[in-house]
Amino acid sequence: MAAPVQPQTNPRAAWKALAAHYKTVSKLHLRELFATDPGRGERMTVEAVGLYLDYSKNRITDETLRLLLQLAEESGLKARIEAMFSGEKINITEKRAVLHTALRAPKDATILVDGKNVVPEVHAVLDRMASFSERVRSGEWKGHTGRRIRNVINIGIGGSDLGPVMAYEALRYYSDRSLTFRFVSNVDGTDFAEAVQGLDAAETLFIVSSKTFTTLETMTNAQSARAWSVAGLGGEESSVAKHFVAVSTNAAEVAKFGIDTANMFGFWDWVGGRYSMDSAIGLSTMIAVGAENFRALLRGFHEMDEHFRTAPLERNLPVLLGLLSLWYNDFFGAETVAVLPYEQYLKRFPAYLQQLTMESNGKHVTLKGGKVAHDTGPIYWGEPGTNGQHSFYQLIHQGTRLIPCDFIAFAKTLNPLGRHHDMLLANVFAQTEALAFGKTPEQVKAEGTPAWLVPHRVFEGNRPSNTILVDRLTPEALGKLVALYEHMVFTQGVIWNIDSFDQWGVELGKVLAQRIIPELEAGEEPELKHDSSTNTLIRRYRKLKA
Ligand code: G6Q
Repeated sequence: MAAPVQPQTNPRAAWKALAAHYKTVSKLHLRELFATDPGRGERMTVEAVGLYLDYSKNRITDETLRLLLQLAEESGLKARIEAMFSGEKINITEKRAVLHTALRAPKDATILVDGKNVVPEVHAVLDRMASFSERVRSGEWKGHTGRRIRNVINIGIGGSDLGPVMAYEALRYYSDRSLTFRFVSNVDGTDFAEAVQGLDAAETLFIVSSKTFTTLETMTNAQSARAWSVAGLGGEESSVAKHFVAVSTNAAEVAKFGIDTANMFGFWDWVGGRYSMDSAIGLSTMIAVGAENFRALLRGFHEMDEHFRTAPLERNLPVLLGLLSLWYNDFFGAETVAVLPYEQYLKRFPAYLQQLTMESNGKHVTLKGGKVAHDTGPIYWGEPGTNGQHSFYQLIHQGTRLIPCDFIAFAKTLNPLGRHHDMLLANVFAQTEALAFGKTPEQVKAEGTPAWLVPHRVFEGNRPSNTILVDRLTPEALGKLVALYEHMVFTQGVIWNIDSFDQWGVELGKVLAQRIIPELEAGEEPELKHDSSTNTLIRRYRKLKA
């Protein structure tokens, strides 16, 4: 057996200083912090690339910030940022460069991977995507029977699904409403069955999105899609050419599936799945909103990239966001972060962020193979406001756990409707105010509340939050928001000294499932060699399904 990983001691001076500093700050209430420093609501803000971040309602002082920034410096953040942007192989366990930033680099940029400039290839794929999208949107691309495409179904999972789903929902306002978009990810047959419900195969295009083109769920769904499509088109196999395109890095497997590689859109091994929504994996997004809007999305990403790369750490949005949530995660012992978009179109944004943050920083081993000395990636979760207010906010306001929150809001709505937007935004501001300042027993008593009820109605406050305020949900704004969180994750990964770009933790279950599938399907009772729980579950399932 390999030797157990050893905890690494943390030599950084700033970490020690923060641990000592925490003892003072943790006793301070946000009421006091605002009372003694009334200007903090104006000062503890940063506006950059069209995003306004108010971080004043955090349990920090100027000294906290100074020490957190020192921690970033001592962790070599600036050098690590440069290493990522310049294509160094910073994903060390997979020996890969990490260059999602190249996907949105302008045409004249030069980014070398193994001595080769990758930017021209990126733009060549974008151009091919644009021309294909245009043909589908205009009706020039015809299905097998000569009818135009009305339905687009993306088949993919994980990074090949969550980005496209989130972006489609987020940018629905900009989408072509004469086209229907659906997304299939789960190997649960219900996902596929519902996705094709009511659709005509003659008008349906499938985009099989899979970096490896070997993923069990995606390939199973793709086979079912092909059977459904061919059956709906008179059993003619040649129809596949008009109804299936692929997004992949694996041309051999794409060809084996029967998709003409002329209809394949490529990307590269230096794009991680959860960082791929702006690669060809975004083909469904581009068909939905058009090439111009997709390019605007990329510009938004790029603007945030440049900000992250060049802004001083103290005015750097992803760095600040990363440091603040690390402060609660590692010093206050907070286990989660709630992301609360007050924008209906961002309803899948928290789900998207879950993969981005938790698959990236859910690691317990350092780059050198030792055990991390501190907690890493917090649990990200959330729902759009105001819905959450009528369910889980109770726990955030009055529960026993500290849950830092990111509120995301837009000054202008895309759907002006009477007083709705003022009401929506009033709720954002009210929630951050209530969380921070709460309501004291004296205030509750003064309202005439009977003594026995007072404790139930007290709000302790001192619940921290960030507020991110943006002008309007545009494709650019979405690109900026996603890149903000991508680089926040990177910042934290650097400080925790982990590889944010691998995901070995998803492997074991996949391997075991491959072993169990034949045991479930065998005609004869198989000889089972699992533990007694797994054996019994398998036997019970076999009996029930018979
Ligand atoms: C993301 C992960 C993972 C991946 C899926 C789909 O960073 O690598 O979520 O995106 O497993 O993989 P394929 O695109 O290869 O099908």
